[in-house]
Amino acid sequence: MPANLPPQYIEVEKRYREAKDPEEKLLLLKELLAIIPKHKGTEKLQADLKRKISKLGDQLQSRRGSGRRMAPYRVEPEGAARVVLVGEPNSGKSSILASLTNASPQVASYPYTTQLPQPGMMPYQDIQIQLVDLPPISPEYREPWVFDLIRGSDLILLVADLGRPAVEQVRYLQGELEGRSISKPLVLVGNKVDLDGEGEQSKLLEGAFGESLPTIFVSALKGEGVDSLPEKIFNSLKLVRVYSKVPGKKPDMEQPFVFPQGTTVLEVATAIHKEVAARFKYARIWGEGKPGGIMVPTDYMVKDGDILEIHHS
Ligand SMILES: Nc1nc2c(ncn2[C@@H]2O[C@H](COP(=O)(O)OP(=O)(O)OP(=O)(O)O)[C@@H](O)[C@H]2O)c(=O)[nH]1
Ligand SMILES: [Mg+2]
Repeated sequence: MPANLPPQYIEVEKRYREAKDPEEKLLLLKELLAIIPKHKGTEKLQADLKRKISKLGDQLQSRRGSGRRMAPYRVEPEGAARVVLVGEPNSGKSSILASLTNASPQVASYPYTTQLPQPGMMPYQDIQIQLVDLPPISPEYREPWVFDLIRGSDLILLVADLGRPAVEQVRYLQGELEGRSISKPLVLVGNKVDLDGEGEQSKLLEGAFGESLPTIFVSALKGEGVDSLPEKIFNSLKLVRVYSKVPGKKPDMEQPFVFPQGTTVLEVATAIHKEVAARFKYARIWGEGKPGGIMVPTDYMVKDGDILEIHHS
């Protein structure tokens, strides 16, 4: 073993050798990978750790089977929608979560910092959207259950690190998603724009994906560009906010109901109150570009910001 390993590493390695439980062994291996100094002299050791992690991870996964899931990997849904942060190690996923929500995830300069899903709530105007930070996905190692959480989301924030070749990262991540038949709305985030001196990586990313994906360049570290992320996310989620109004009263502008675009008045009525829907007579709508309180048919598709007054028998 090279002599220049820090005492912390030696100590964790001892625990790893003594551990019996494979789950614990896996966690300790990941910890070793996280704390090992990253330089030429340890490259072989790093590769060795990654191999062990990958092998043990696969063994555990096949033993667990597909039905059993461990509780920490579940995240309670909250807010109007769920957005997951997906990216290679160190791309800045946790930093983005920290800059958009009140969550305080661990952020560190070494890879594989995040090991469990970490939710936070992102405010956008009058609604809240749930962001879930995930462990990284890389050719060396990825947690199999990460893909279950991605599958359960409404949108993926694909985070690429502009400090290194970014197009390759996105293609790799897209391949991992496609290989599992995961198809979700995507927003592409080029992070660490502060490291992209001449803007070379940004240009390459824009050139490769700018036409097909909503793309945004930010620096989570400097706070640059992050302010426009919530709106980009909201627009890509394709949601509408509907405010309900009781006849003769002022509308409730505090708490909108949130639906996917394309939802009809009747579906809104059903969601708000099943019984109301059964006795539905007609609805009046107030909204942008509409004369105040026009009557709409039951199959009218509500628009973002509509105020809806349901009349029933
Ligand atoms: N220069 C620069 N560094 C950044 C930026 N965003 C994050 N970092 C740094 O990059 C490193 C990794 O950041 P994290 O937020 O932990 O990255 P991550 O994608 O969550 O990493 P894993 O959890 O290991 O997958 C940290 O040292 C951050 O301070 C940025 O916009 N610019
Ligand atoms: Mg992280």
